[in-house]
Amino acid sequence: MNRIAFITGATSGFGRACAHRFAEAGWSLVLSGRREERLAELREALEDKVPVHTAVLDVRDDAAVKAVVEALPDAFAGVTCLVNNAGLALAPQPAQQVDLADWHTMIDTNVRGLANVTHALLPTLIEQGAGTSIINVGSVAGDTPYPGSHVYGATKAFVKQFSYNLRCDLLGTGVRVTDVAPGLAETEFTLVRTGGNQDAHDALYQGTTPLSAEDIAEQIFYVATLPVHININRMDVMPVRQAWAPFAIDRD
Ligand code: NDP
Ligand code: 8X3
Repeated sequence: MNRIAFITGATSGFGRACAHRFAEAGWSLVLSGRREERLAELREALEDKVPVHTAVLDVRDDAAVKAVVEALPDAFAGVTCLVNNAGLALAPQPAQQVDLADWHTMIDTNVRGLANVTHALLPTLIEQGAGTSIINVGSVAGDTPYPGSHVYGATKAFVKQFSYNLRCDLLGTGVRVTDVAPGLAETEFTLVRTGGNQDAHDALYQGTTPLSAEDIAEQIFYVATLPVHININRMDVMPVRQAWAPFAIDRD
């Protein structure tokens, strides 16, 4: 079987680490994201090792997603693993204080964007058959509520349920679906979430041991390379130094 991974959000964090991890194992790569210069850097870093195709892509744009998939060069057209990683959190303040536009951006990216890419690649993945994988990057926020998670956590709950529901429809096709749900991981995620607040980024990861982008890329690679008869439905991964908090109670 060809081994071709289509990775969204490859310009940073988990996506970029996945590009390196899959390249290390000799996979051909389709790398996408909005930042063209970062895609060019990645291509330059990896194309000596493996075939690399890059595409500037905003996953929110369903026509652009379809066009990128339809225009894949022959050597990259038979995608065998989709890593639906592009996503973001915004507006960590309480729900009642945030802009509606930020909610829309999270829904458009994490829900609509993930659906756009999945829909565009499903026929290809089904054609490739047994051993192909859709790996959706969810979050522990998809099933653990916490203050300031509002729409973000809800989009990740969508990722979980969509992954499970896809499994039902794809039964018999050989296509696997996994929701990889990380906890605290140090990437550009918090900078994006806080509108570029470096102090907030530093404070969140200070004095603890978060997951790294490479830790999650290793798990995603593991899921993608399991024997073809195995499907991990959901992988919930936290740092040892993170756990759940007690219920909060409002008192007089
Ligand atoms: P980063 O901010 O480092 O990376 C996010 C990636 O998503 C970037 O490559 C960015 O690329 C891409 N992206 C964002 N919006 C779009 C868009 N509209 N179209 C295409 N690409 C887009 O964060 P992470 O690596 O941490 O995040 C990756 C995924 O992991 C996200 O889905 C996030 O929700 C999830 N996650 C993160 C956790 C964490 O603690 N870090 C924990 C659990 C889940 P570009 O800006 O170039 O488009
Ligand atoms: C990101 C992890 O804990 O900030 O999805 O929600 S968390």
